[in-house]
Amino acid sequence: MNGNELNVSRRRFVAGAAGAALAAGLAGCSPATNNSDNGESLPNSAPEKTAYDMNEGEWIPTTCNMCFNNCSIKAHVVDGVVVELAGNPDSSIGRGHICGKGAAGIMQLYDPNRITKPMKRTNPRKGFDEDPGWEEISWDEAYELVDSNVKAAIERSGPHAVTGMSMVASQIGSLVRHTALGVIYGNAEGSCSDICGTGVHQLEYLLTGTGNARPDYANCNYVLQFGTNAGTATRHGYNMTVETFAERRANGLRHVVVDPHMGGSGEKADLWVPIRPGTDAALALAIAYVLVHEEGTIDIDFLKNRTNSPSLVNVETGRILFDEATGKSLYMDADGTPKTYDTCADPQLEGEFEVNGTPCKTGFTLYKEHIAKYTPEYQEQITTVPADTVRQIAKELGASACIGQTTTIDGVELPYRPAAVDAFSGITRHKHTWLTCQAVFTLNNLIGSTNAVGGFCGFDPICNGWTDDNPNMSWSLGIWEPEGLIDNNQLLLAFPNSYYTKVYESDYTPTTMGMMEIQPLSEDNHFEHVAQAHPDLYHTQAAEVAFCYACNPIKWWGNYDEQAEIFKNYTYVIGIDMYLNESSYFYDVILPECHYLERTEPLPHAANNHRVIGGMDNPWTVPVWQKVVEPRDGAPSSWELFGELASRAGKNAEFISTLNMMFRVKEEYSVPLDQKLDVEAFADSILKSNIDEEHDFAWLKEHAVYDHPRTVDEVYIWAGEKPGRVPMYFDFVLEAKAKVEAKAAELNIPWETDDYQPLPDWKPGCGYEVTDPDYDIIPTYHTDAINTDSWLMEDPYINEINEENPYGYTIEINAATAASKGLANGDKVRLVTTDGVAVEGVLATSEGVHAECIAVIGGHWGSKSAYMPIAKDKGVPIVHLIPGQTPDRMDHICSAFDQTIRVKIEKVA
Ligand SMILES: Nc1nc2c(c(=O)[nH]1)N[C@H]1C(S)=C(S)[C@@H](COP(=O)(O)OP(=O)(O)OC[C@H]3O[C@@H](n4cnc5c(=O)[nH]c(N)nc54)[C@H](O)[C@@H]3O)O[C@H]1N2
Ligand SMILES: Nc1nc2c(c(=O)[nH]1)N[C@H]1C(S)=C(S)[C@@H](COP(=O)(O)OP(=O)(O)OC[C@H]3O[C@@H](n4cnc5c(=O)[nH]c(N)nc54)[C@H](O)[C@@H]3O)O[C@H]1N2
Ligand code: SF4
Ligand SMILES: [Mo]
Repeated sequence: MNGNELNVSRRRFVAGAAGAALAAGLAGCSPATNNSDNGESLPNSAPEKTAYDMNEGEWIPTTCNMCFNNCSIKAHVVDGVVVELAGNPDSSIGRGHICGKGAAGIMQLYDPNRITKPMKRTNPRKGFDEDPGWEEISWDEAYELVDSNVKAAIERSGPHAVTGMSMVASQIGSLVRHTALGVIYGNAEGSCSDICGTGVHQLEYLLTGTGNARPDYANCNYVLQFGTNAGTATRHGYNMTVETFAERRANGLRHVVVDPHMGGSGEKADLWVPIRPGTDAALALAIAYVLVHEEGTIDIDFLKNRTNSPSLVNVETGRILFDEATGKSLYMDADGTPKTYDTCADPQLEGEFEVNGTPCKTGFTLYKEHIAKYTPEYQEQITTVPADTVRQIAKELGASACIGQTTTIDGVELPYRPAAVDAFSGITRHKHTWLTCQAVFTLNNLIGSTNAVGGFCGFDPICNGWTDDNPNMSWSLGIWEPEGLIDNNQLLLAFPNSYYTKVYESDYTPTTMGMMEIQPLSEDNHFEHVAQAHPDLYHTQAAEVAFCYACNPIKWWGNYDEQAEIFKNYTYVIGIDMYLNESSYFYDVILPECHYLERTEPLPHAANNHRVIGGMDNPWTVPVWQKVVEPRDGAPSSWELFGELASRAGKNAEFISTLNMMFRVKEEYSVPLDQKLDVEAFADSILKSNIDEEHDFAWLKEHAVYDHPRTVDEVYIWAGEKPGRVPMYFDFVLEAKAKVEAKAAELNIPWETDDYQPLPDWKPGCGYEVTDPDYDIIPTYHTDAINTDSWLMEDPYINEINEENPYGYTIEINAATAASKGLANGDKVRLVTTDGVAVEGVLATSEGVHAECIAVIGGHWGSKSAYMPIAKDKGVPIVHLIPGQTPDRMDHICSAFDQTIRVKIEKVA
């Protein structure tokens, strides 16, 4: 197969590949523009005739997978051909909307460049410039190659010999991949790419009880966002947030966006605040300074009764005092006696005391003293945000919070704090991310909006079950007794997940390259990258075989050549994808997965509706994901593929019983353990176990969606005066620090522990060491509403939109910055690091970028794969500029990766 032969444009594809009915259907929903192929111009408004009868065929409900939001959609199928995709109004997941990406899914289904047959490489040399010489093989041979190579590596070198990779492109498939490799082969290693949520998820767990949180959009009046286009263009629950957000904006919600680039959020905001990358902690702490020291707009009741701020802290050690008899933390009561948090009637929020001869201050007094240096003027030098802007934001935030007010929902009186501070991936792709997240998210504690109506709430902290009388699918929050803090539930499957237990009770000895044990506050095994590159550093065993499912690992974080070297060193690499992306240039065998419209998946949103943003207005929703058309060339889904591998290895029972446990399948509904997994029958087991016998898979296929209303106690965790606090003084981090240091010393491995501190700070991250004034530009990247990660621009519809967008495949630069450098719109430029690594692109000037930055979409585009001819060489892969394999760029608490680098910008003649 020669990639270049498959260069297909939207028009040629429509005309050539798909028959008249389909062609007309596609043309009918395409934007009318100049046809770049032959200059032919189409009228802008004339509706094109559809060659199929709109009343013919059927609308089949299913799930979109053009991004990880997995909205509920319907596919219009006429004579076995999908002619149109639309949102499903019956489902809360998308609420009848389909976005541009989703609508373009039809082009991916019929894309002749999508792979549908397994292939093996015939050219043993690997590299971006080497044609792998793909040769089609039978499915039998493909499975045999996977099985024998994984098995042989593990028999030869143990469970660490194979590393599994997968990520967001197929989220539940990734879970199944991970489970299958573990259960079938005993594999113990894996890595993931999602540098998006590092630190954010943990703070959300600690503050809201679940790993994803959001402003309570429906009730919020003020949203302050740091580094995210949530609610407007990207992130979780896109099609449900945009609608509510837009309605609230029309009704007075004020929206402030802190971001070096004016993207999907910034352009719609009331106030866009351009910030120097990697400095958000300084800004957040200055907002805290104004709230605490200048305005005094803080929620004292909340801080006293719902946070651990009153904890008595030994000023010498920085550690909280615990009662010896009960092991519970001590607060100072109004009567001047220290009492355990749960017996203290009126805790003193501030003060300096002596307890049994030990000088103490409260956690809040220490916080107040700690932030005293973060004046708006001090932060201005760090962030470039004017001091006046900081005061304005802080005043607005404090005033919008309605401190002291309550409201009643379903008869329950609740605190009403309609203001929320939200953040996502923009603040996580830096060193010291943990501290930044702490600084940013605890602003919600200051104004009492954590878990309040209109405030900052978890997606799905508590579930009483998916029916009124079947509690099988239910979870609740625990309490970490020593401090009375809420304990939480894990992402996706909602089993209990306590960071405090990990900190206090776990063994810190690392067992994998990800070294999660020595990072008890981490969610992500990102150290795998460093350890694979430098196995001697941490005395870990490098993997020999890589198993890459639905991901593009060559492009994950940093320099592609470094990552390519790692891939060349694996003895065997297995890929499962829909495309031959650039990582496939290092694969030995590739197994295609069928398209999402060609497959059935049992529970697309897992247990705790990970991508459903929660709230009273979004019920518990179980949507259908069913096959709409037959898979081209019979390619399997990941469930079928892993089921087949399990079956061939004689591990059906182990595989199925593990899945049963994960999806809470009751014994009576289990599929047979001695047969290959039947995916539809397994869907039946899940539904019957967690809903009831009536709502089986046949019912769901017909009705598209099952839902059950959320109750007020599931949404607002403290409804009914339930106990529980959230941290403000992070004492447990000091507990972790001591244990991490002891373990690192014992194992003689280098480990950074400076950031393990109970109160947040801003610290300079990577790139700040560069002082050469020629290297004065910081590249940034963002996502937009029409692209998903690194692969959607292969879709002809999406490519067409990107080409029409002046900022689609270009380098966006501040017009004044460009002018000061003698550069202009349309100039071809080179971005060069101090190490001489360079990428090139064309400038597009705007007023929407911080003067010290440039901005691109994606940042990992510019595909090198000839097998993705539409995407090839388009866009600017700025992350190639970043050294990706050294520990100095890692946040050692939460495994974030710093992507800040300073570059020189040069005109290319
Ligand atoms: N349409 C679409 N939706 C998606 C995705 C997609 O690719 N396309 N991807 C999905 C995935 S995997 C994820 S992780 C989420 C991502 O969801 P978001 O995090 O909301 O998406 P981004 O657009 O990457 O937002 C990050 C923003 O941070 C800004 N930024 C960069 N550096 C800094 C900084 O130092 N400080 C501040 N304050 N801002 C900074 C960038 O300019 C960018 O606007 O979206 C998910 N949803
Ligand atoms: N420069 C830069 N780097 C980033 C990011 C960024 O925005 N910019 N984002 C970071 C983040 S937050 C994330 S989550 C990661 C994402 O990184 P990855 O998870 O690697 O995501 P993609 O790069 O989109 O690659 C997805 C691959 O999955 C394939 N695929 C799509 N659907 C399916 C399917 O149904 N089945 C199978 N088998 N394959 C499928 C696509 O063809 C594509 O090859 O990247 C991280 N790195
Ligand atoms: S937001 Fe994502 S899942 Fe929803 S329609 Fe768009 S591409 Fe599909
Ligand atoms: Mo992500």
